[in-house]
Amino acid sequence: MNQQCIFCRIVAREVQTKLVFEDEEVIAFRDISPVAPTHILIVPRVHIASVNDLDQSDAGMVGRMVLRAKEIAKEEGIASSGYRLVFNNGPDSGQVVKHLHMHLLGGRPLGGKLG
Ligand code: DGP
Repeated sequence: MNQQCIFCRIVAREVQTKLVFEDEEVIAFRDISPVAPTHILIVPRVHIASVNDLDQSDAGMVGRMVLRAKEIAKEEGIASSGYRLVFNNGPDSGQVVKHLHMHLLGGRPLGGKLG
């Protein structure tokens, strides 16, 4: 755990969130500043700063993050209307929190432009 990291503090339950899911590997909670009706962050418990810091041994965990997003999208009722999964990585992406996370966005048409 990194005491300076807000997501580590959320994982440790030192900071409250609207929790959506948790298991021994990941937690999912609602974004504090949602940009869509459904805006959920899927976050590994372990502190990994970004996609750049992933290695081969993380492949299963990243796959399970995506599959978890699929399940949450179903629960949120947006599986068929559609949703977007986003990993921001580094300054040009606008990544603010340096703890790996995947945004699950949906509940309205999200527009066609990504950049
Ligand atoms: P990114 O730009 O990809 O690093 O997005 C980080 C997201 O994390 C941003 O949409 C806001 C969210 N966030 C930051 N701090 C908190 C917090 O304390 N609680 C919750 N629920 N979300 C947070």
